[in-house]
Amino acid sequence: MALERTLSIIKPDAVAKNVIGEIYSRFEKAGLKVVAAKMKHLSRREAEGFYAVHRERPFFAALVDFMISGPVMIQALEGDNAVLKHRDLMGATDPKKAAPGTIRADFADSIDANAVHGSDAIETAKVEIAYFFAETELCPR
Ligand code: RTP
Ligand code: MG
Repeated sequence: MALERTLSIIKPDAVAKNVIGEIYSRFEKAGLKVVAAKMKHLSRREAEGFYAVHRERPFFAALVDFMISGPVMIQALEGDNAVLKHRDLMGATDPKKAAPGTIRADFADSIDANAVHGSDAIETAKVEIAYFFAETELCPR
């Protein structure tokens, strides 16, 4: 198994529900370690930049509005097979389709307010981690 890092965001809906700890607990039980973390209320420019890959999609404006609607909790996670492992913990984008026991099945209300973000590939993870954290802020464990 390859040691990987992935970028995780607990979105404004889940922060508002006060379930940061419950979500962190799932990371820990799956063997994912937090190597950097910060809470932040994203600016519109930061959210647009982060989701730039989706800027032509019909849901882009709603996505950005949602992501700046309240603070988010941002973390870099490290572990074996971290990218896929984290995506498995998250569940499907649409919580109605998410498997029972996944974060989105348990905490998300809709495809727009879907509790968490996770990098979708190793290369994306590198870009997304660097978007929010300086190399010196990452603490290998
Ligand atoms: P994320 O990037 O947030 O981890 O989510 P994802 O990979 O599961 O989904 P992605 O296709 O990357 O879409 C990013 C976010 O945009 C919203 N979305 N809405 N209304 C829609 O059809 C639609 N499709 C996507 C979701 O909030 C999704 O998390
Ligand atoms: Mg995505």
